[in-house]
Amino acid sequence: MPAFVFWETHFSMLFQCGRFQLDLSSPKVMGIVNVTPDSFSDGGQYQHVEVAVAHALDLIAQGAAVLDIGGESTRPNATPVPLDEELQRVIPVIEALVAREIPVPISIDTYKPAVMRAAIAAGASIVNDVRGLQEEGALAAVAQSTAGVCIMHMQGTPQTMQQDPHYEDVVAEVTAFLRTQRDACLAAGVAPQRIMLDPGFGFGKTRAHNIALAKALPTLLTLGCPLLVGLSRKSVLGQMTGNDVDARLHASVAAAVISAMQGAHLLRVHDVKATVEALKVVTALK
Ligand code: 9MG
Repeated sequence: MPAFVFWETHFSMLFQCGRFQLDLSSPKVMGIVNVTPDSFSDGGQYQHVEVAVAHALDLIAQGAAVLDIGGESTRPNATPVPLDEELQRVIPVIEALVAREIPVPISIDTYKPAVMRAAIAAGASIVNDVRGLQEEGALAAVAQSTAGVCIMHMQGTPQTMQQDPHYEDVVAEVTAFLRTQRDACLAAGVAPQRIMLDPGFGFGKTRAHNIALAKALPTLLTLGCPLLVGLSRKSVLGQMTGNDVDARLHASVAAAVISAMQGAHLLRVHDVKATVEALKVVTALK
């Protein structure tokens, strides 16, 4: 594989999700809408429905092609949220955005099958599962819908994942996990056009593991699915720059650009406008 594979991987790539077809022939941005009081980078100021909706509409105006709505923080050591509370956080936000007929698909960031089903019923078009559909009932929840799915790799849980991440060969193991979960989706009847994969940067990975995976995006592309990359404001960028979480804009944009040039199709980011503009340059120079 050549070092930069953007040109080879982005032709006529359509991602099917609910009533949407996401054109990934050029890299796109997924804007993050955290509806969590303990969100690590926005301090949870978007916890109220009206504020979350306003933030979501702003991200669309900034160029987000997808909104990722989450009600349980996945940062290291985050406290799990009870099902009822997660539902109360995210479902009203999804309903309010659907009522406004927003032009972009809504992704639900959850590993809980009951939240997946409720979110899809409320109008979400993508399931973004950081546990890669490993919870009992998660695969069925996706398969019994028309939603797209993002299968992410994580070693451990948010409570344990950064204690001592260990792999014999991180690229081989992450690739094998994603292949297994993709095949389970296909066997359950999920069309290949509905499946997206994600190596899960920062989820049970050291700095060296994250770097190895970032360099291995062309290898992950051989699985034949679009790739989602989430490096925005993550601690690995803090390790590289020495900057706190609120000063990682430039590092995050650089990571998004490099990832897109290595073949990533969808970039999950906090800073939508800056990333969209940077990706326009990537696309124009292809
Ligand atoms: C919810 N969430 C936080 N980080 C993420 C990442 O890197 N990828 C995906 N798919 N979801 C994430």
